[in-house]
Amino acid sequence: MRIIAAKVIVTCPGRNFVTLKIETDQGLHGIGDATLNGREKAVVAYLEEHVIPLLIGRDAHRIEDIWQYLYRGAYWRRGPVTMSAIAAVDTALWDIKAKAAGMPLYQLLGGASRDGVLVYGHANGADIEETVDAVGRYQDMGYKAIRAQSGVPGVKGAYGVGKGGLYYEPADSTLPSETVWTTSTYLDHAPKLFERLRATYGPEIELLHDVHHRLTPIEAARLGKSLEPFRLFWMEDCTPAENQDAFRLVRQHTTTPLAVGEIFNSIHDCRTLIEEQLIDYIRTTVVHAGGITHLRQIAGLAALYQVRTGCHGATDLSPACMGAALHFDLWVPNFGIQEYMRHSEETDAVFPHAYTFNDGYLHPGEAVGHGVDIDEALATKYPYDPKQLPVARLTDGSIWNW
Ligand code: KDG
Ligand code: MG
Repeated sequence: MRIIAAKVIVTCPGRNFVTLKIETDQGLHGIGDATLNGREKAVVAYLEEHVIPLLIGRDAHRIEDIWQYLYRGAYWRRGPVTMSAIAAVDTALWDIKAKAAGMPLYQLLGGASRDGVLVYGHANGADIEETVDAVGRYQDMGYKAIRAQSGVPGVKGAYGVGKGGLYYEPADSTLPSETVWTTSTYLDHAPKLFERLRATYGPEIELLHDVHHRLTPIEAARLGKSLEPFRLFWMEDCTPAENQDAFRLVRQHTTTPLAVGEIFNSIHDCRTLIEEQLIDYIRTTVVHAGGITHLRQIAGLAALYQVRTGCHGATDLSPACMGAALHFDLWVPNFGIQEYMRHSEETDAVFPHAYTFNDGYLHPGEAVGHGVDIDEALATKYPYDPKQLPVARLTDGSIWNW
């Protein structure tokens, strides 16, 4: 089965998405997400200039060979742009292979290991009261696991306090907007939020929290320790993880489970974290970590060390990523949880999909392939709208981690 055409579709049905569509001489096509929030056009150029010309004429069934060809063949390895582009090709090819086999993708990966995929949504508010109410609303929708973020007194634009309840949209202006960060206020504030949540909702609901890389290792250790009484499902991205060794310090001080990896793009970004059991959940997902092919390797390594998966699933990852991730989640033996922030109605219409939410669980559906397609005619109605992620500064004006 030969690849006869491939094209990149950029659309903005509420937010920007980059999609690769691959067509074959057997009349089958597949799609893959290539969205890199705020850096969309870099991936578009990488695909159009450097990848698509290499795909034409290749056997669409040779997914592994094409992955290796694109990864090793570039000479320049890894990186979010390269790996998102490779991921898009890989996802589209798995979509095609599963369609050719007449199966939903999860069957091809090894079949279902569970009946449904446990997901978490984001509850947030300007202050603790608002966040407590938002958690209640997610519980009413059936969610069994909820990430909670709240505004911090005196902090302009605290992380995770979004616009509206169901979507997560931090890329808000053509040039990055500026937020201000104060660690000391946050460290005092965050445990109060979770104390209130446990007091209000009891022990059963799973609660998660995202620190979004804002703390130093010792500050992260302190936060983890102070959150222990409230039994979090995980504390996410508690400190930047380029230096994987930093997590030793955090780990020595707290039993709060640790999750990291949404910005990783390679197994090498998390090898130490996994092999030394410095984390509990690995957050890499299909689009930014080289597709199903590479994600499977990461999960395989993680399984050896009882690290479980917790795929990134914010609104800025397209339904094509979500669909593929859900097939992976349904199969992967060491599954932990899947993040699920919804897409707008416009996005859902541009990307018709087979996955469904029911009572706190998502299911990828039984459609052949990964079950997500793109309505190209509709996509053209939503032109690209350049937006970048914010930056963060400390109160003295120094640049910090957003
Ligand atoms: O584009 C950046 C987002 O994907 C990121 O801020 C989302 O941290 C995030 C999360 O946990 O969903
Ligand atoms: Mg995160």
